[in-house]
Amino acid sequence: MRDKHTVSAVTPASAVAQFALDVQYYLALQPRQLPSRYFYDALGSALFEAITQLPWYRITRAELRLLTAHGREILSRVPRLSTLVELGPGSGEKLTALVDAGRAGASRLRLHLIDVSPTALAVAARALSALDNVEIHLHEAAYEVGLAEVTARPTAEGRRLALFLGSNLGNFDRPGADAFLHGIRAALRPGDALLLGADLVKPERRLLLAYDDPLGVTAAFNRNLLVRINRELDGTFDLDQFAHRALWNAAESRVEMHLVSRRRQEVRVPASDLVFTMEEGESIWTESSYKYEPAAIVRTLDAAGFRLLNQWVDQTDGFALTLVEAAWQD
Ligand code: AVI
Repeated sequence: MRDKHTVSAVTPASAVAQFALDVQYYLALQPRQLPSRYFYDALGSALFEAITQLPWYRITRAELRLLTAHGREILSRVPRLSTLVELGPGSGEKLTALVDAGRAGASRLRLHLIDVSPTALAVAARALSALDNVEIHLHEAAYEVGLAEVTARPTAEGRRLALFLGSNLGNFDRPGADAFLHGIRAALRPGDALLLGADLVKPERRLLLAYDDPLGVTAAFNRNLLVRINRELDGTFDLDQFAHRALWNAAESRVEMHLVSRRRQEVRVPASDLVFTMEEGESIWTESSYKYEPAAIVRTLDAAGFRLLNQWVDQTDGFALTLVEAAWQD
């Protein structure tokens, strides 16, 4: 755990080695893939923040509206709340909005932020330091590891509320989402709570505009993955020769992002020991964003050992916040 707000711009050697191994494995799959977690280097994180400002990407604004409008009720539904734990705090704006809108009285709150990116943690901590009467703790770790650090603290009295917002659950496939929610449940005590933000199924036209915006910011976000491979792994991807493509896979209820080869071309990634040919029209699948129905969110959480406390739906933009309690085991 780190309590200092330091920023590092360089990817550590061990992380580059893992990146090289993942690129080797995923690019060799059929269809070729790259894991979406690698979008978030410094430039990718800045591009994602820009996406959240786009008129066509409504997730962030819809969630902020719900947190502001219902923050008081959300926090009051968790009696003796002492600790908020956000998995992937982004800019810190959402947690700030929730605490601002939701806190009644002057009780001190512990805020734990968990993220693998020290840059993201530093940005969020700076935003949250404007709040009164909070203790901020930073965990530069994978979500599961950071959560285990928080729950292992012997001093933690009162109840905890874990936050997994921004529809980040949508970037897991279904078994991955189920396993992740089971993991959160296992780390919490009965009576602790989880607030989950998830984007909802909506008309295809609106979904595609959110993931293929007219300004081309999402295309840049997607192609930056190739920029990163070129820079960190000495790759030879020719950026102009890859088109950004977003599609709605209705059967799987997910938006997929791809990078489609504009012609037959050879690609080399020396650090991953890869040389391969991409055919014209062949794609690299870079991300899935699963979209949910409100009732399915509740069922998924129930199966992971949580009981519904309340759900708030933004009908305008199709987004849901679901508050659940870790169930007592029977
Ligand atoms: C971070 N995640 C929830 C975003 C999403 O909507 O799936 C990432 C993103 N991809 C394209 N635009 C935004």
